[in-house]
Amino acid sequence: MKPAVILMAYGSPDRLADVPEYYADIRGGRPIAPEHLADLVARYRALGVGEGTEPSPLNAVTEATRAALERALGIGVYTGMRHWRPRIREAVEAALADGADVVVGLVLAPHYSSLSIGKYRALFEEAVAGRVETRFVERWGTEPAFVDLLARRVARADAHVVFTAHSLPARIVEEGDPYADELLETARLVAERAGLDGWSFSFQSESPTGEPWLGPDILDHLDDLHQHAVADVLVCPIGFVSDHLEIRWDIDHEAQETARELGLRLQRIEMPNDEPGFVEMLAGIVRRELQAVTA
Ligand code: FEC
Repeated sequence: MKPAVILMAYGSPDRLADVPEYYADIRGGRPIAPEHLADLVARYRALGVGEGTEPSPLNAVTEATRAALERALGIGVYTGMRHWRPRIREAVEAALADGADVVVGLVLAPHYSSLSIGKYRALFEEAVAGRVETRFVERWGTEPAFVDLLARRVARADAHVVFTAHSLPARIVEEGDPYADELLETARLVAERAGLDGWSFSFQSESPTGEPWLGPDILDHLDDLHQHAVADVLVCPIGFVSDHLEIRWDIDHEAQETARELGLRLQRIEMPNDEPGFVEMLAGIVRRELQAVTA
């Protein structure tokens, strides 16, 4: 057996000039209001994504994670981005060209939704097209090592912990999507493990698509916490694993600004990024999948 891993992530534009193409990919052909594009360009500029001299944080962290996972496993690990290059299909082609006969699909997002992991899965399977054996990891948000890693970061007695994740259109609830339940389960396990007294959950990063999204949004939630006499907040994004726009802008800038206006102290945990304990957890998941192939 010659296994390989397709490590999938959202992807991020390398340069400001890439933002229109990147946004068009996210929108999947649906129209983009010029003011939304201008706003997105401004956010990437604020993030430091410029003329291509500095990689976008998400792309840089994903490459560091890929390289570390490859070292940990001793097999080929190929990055496939959902919305940028290298594409998931390019990663699969590279793995197959290198002789892989079993490919494990692993997404750098812990919780399943048909609009998230389901989309990565479709791209992965379409790319492999039955040519080799596959395993696909649909969720890993309750992995004990992930829960432990987050619990260590929030185990502070003096702050109210707000767990967050990317919002999605609210229609997924009627469709029976497990996303919200899976997020709450991770939050509950981390809170229990860390022995937290006060914690809550809110969504973040809602997109202007004209339909209702899952709430509460973190900005409203901070207002609510303030009204309930909370003065010190620690944000723990459980639906993301790396530094990127939704962390550096939506939390570090937007939420921070709202907190300042309200007189709240807001801090956030360090993201797992490519830290060894996190990479070892990913390696453990892949080893389990490969054992299932040989069993
Ligand atoms: O740093 C970066 O360059 C990329 C940061 C980034 C991550 C991310 C993760 C998730 N998204 C999810 C769902 C949606 C849905 C829409 C949507 C739109 C955007 C836009 C940008 C963006 N997302 Fe994202 N997402 C990131 C970035 N996302 C930019 C477009 C402009 C904007 O809204 O700000 C709405 C699509 C539509 O228009 O119909 C839905 C989910 C995740 C977490 C799972 C994952 O990482 O794959 C779910 C990181």
